[in-house]
Amino acid sequence: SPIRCLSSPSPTPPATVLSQDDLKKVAAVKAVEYVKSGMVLGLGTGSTAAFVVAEIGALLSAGKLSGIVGVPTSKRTFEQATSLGIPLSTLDEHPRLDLAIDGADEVDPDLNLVKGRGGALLREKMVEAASDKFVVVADETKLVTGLGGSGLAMPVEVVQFCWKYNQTRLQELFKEEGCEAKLRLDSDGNPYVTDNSNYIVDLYFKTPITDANVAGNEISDLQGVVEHGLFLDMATAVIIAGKEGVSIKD
Ligand code: ABF
Repeated sequence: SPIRCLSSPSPTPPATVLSQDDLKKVAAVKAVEYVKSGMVLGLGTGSTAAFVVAEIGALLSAGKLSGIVGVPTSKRTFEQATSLGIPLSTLDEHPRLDLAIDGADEVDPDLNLVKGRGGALLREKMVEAASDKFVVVADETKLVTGLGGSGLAMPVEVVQFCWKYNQTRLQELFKEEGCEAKLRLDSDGNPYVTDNSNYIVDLYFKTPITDANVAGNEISDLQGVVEHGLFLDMATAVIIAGKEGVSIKD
């Protein structure tokens, strides 16, 4: 049973402990303040971006936003936005977007990112590169001092045909960082297939990437690499929700 302090002269209500999901939602709701009626919006993927899409859907149904057109970054987001009645379009119809809002896996002090653990990096990068503003939403667990430093995966999307060749080449490329390159598997143990019918090779680093710009170029130079999860110089603002509150870096 709960412990109560009966002798406290002026009992104060216990501070609410925000869960990681609460923090993601706080960041998402803050980011949606950037959305104005009539905008063409890039809609991100992942659990934080899903809160953004939900909030946009809620504001549209409440009549607080209108004339929004969304360009989803994955089939998952397409389905969520469709279920909420958010009008959708494509990059072909809207080659220039006003704003994209999306989550991230890692955020460094210069607003460079690792993205794509959710598997949607290719469409995310295309949509976000086509946006005038790109706002990132994250909870404080995503902050790193150097990209690749979280010990979690940095994804590279590769064509199926030569995935092993690229797995070996990628591991060699980052020998200094103690990189281990692994083919991503789905929950049935089969290769994970992206929305664009490619595979993902996940890179795990023992130490952060020495020079992310060089690394990005070297990865892109490999034949059969479709895209990588380093999003450099792309974010215009990052909204971080932490236990101490929300901070906006831009
Ligand atoms: C997308 O979702 C991805 O780029 C990133 O991999 C992931 C972050 O997921 P979450 O918000 O669930 O932590 O934004």
